[in-house]
Amino acid sequence: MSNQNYTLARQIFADWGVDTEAAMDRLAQIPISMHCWQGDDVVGFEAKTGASGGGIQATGNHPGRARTPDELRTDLEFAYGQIPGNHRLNLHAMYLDTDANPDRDEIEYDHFAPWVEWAKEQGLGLDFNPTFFAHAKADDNLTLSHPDAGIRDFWIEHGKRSREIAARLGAELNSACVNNIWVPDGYKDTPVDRMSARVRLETSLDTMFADAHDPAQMLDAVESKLFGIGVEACTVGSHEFYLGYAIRNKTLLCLDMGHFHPTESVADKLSSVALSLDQILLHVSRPMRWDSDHVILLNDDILQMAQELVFADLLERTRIGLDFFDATISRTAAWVIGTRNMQKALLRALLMPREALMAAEASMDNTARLMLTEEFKDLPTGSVWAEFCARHSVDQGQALIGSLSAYDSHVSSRS
Ligand code: RNT
Ligand code: ZN
Repeated sequence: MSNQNYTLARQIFADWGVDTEAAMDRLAQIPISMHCWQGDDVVGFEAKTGASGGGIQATGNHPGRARTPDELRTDLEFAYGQIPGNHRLNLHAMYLDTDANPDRDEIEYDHFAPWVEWAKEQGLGLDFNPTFFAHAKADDNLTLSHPDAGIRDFWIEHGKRSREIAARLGAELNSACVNNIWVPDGYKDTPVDRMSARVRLETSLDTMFADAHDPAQMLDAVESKLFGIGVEACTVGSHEFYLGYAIRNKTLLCLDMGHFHPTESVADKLSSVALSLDQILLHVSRPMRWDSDHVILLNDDILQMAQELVFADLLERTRIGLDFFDATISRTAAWVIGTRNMQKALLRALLMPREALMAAEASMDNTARLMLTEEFKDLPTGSVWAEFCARHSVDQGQALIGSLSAYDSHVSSRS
């Protein structure tokens, strides 16, 4: 049952040679891996918890933070209910759900089994991350590259166990689980021996990755970074470090949009790294002056990222994950707004007159290219999005705002 706006929009796009039905069908096939850590300000459910550490920081004290796995799952169910399509949940090892109190080098699949039961009920895929921060053995901001072999071994064991857990998550849910490695390792002030630190990181990673796992169950990813709070002078796992590592070892490379110099375009990197890598993982985020992890907007950075994914035919080879955490606003609204913005960006890219644009550029008609991109901005993409939401029985507009506000009030009594 299409509404009138959509019927008109469909015709307008058809006049540009764009099939709105095909665009919506494609969008429905793109899972977004929503990150669990927006729901509780990156705290997790270990018996002993403190500040996140590792150079990352959630700021704000908006009421309603999820304090238990059950609260987090309830919040997630609400959020997924406001997002069209079928998606994934990205878990971190510190979000275990168990009465046991395992240290990081003792975690096992059973500690995460309730998440799997729930994911099966909800029809969600799961992704995973070892947690190399918020722990006494990470207080130096050195883990896999620590000069102390005992500390390195502790974290290597954590990483190995995470890979095993991730493989089991993938097997249980019949969907390959991405296990993404991010370590905070770096130096506040200028080090004199970067090489030894990087050799230690590489050796630790090699040991951690030594056991082969079925790629149908688990995919390794490595995430680079530029700097963090207290790690301003040098990050051991820099972009160049991990780009080389991922190519040599055939892992996924995770590009986090907050992990580059602020004027660099992360969208521009996709086609370059895709020539040397089979698959890519994205952490879609919004840095503001630094790696601030603001909720993603439907802004040019996100639109360009989505356009590259579509135009360079990279959707099949890219896992789209989100990575932001804002504790000053409704946490569930943050999830819903950010995830929907990623989808809206993808829809816009799928609705662009790709052939005409490509042809203009190939014939060096840059004026035609500019006219097309700018005229396209007036096309009724919002009507197609509204139709997509309606077909997936999801609210939009004022009804959505009402639901988000009501849920935020509902959880505000949590202390
Ligand atoms: C930190 C990285 C990393 C984390 C999550 C919680 O700068 O972006 O991905 O945000 O693992
Ligand atoms: Zn990230």
